[in-house]
Amino acid sequence: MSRVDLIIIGGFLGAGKTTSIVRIARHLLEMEKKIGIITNDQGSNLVDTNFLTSAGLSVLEVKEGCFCCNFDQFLMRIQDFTERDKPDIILAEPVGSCTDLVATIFRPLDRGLTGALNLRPLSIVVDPRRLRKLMMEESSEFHSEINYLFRKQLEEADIIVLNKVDTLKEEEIDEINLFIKETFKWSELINVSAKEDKNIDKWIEKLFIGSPSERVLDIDYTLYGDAEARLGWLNLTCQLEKDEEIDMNSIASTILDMVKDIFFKERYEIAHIKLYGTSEKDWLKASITSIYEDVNFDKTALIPDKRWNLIINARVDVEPEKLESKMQEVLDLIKKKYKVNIDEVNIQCFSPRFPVPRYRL
Ligand SMILES: Nc1nc2c(ncn2[C@@H]2O[C@H](COP(=O)(O)OP(=O)(O)OP(=O)(O)O)[C@@H](O)[C@H]2O)c(=O)[nH]1
Ligand SMILES: [Mg+2]
Repeated sequence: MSRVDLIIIGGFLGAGKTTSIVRIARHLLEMEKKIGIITNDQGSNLVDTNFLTSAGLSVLEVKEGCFCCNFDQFLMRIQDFTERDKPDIILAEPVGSCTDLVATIFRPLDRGLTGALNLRPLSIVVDPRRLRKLMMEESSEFHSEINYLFRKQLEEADIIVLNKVDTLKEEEIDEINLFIKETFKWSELINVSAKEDKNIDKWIEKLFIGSPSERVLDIDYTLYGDAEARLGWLNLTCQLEKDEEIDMNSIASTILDMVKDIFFKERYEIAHIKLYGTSEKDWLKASITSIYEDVNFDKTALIPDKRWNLIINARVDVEPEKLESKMQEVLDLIKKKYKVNIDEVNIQCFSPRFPVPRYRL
């Protein structure tokens, strides 16, 4: 039996991992490869799983904890895929607040499953705006523990994927490239735009040359745990209903703008808030990746409808209680402004637990 390639695409929240996975998957499908995708989150009701499924891809999830803390579930999902769909390649996206993947995922997999899997190099996707802040550490919007986590993620990359280069001028790309090459000397570097499908083919080539370095991080778990605990994590589902058609695009962008304005006033940085809506006929997805950035739609809704299901996944550098109360406030404002009923509200809100990997080798 031929071995399945496992490609892990990590990186900080909002860096563009899921967008990249869609692009990579499309290229691989064109090459007639069979693909499976594994998503991951600290909670349930995941925007990414729904988005990838809407894109026509085959997806399984590891929820309620990261791959390393839920390693057995991760293994089961790999086995589910290999038994059910028999993919050539599995693409896996660990939670964006996770690091130390070599010691807690690559090495345990390598020791236990050498016969079944081909581990491909570890890619860490990075948002240039966040990286520029790391270059000027004192100006970061996040608490210092989160910067520590961000830096550790980059330190263990086999390939650093500088994404969103469509937002940069040539000289900005050069400046960031220089910083990456000087700071993370052992990694390969590639500049891509997942949005515009730039250099994705070259990235795929790199993924199939060589194997993971297995360079284990020197990491302080107390700081890492503190970084995760800093983040307010909210996964919300609800249903919007009205006796006439709802302008869901307007509601989605108003929700994200209102949340952004609230947190901007008190300078609580947003890592990523993503919103996914579905009706019987259509769907939309929108995101915001900083209080300093604008709302971005990956897809707007084109067909109006009277009933929409909504999922919101928010990760903000704020206490979870505050995140939950502000989100409730926003939903109340939306109800009044758009005269819609918002029912079946289900909220999970917490800070990620201290990371306790199943294995660390
Ligand atoms: N301009 C630009 N935007 C991008 C690019 N890639 C992703 N984005 C946008 O960045 C936002 C976050 O992208 P995702 O792919 O959801 O990021 P992620 O890393 O999977 O986020 P988490 O799963 O929350 O950790 C979305 O609004 C994307 O449309 C890119 O190449 N260029
Ligand atoms: Mg994602």
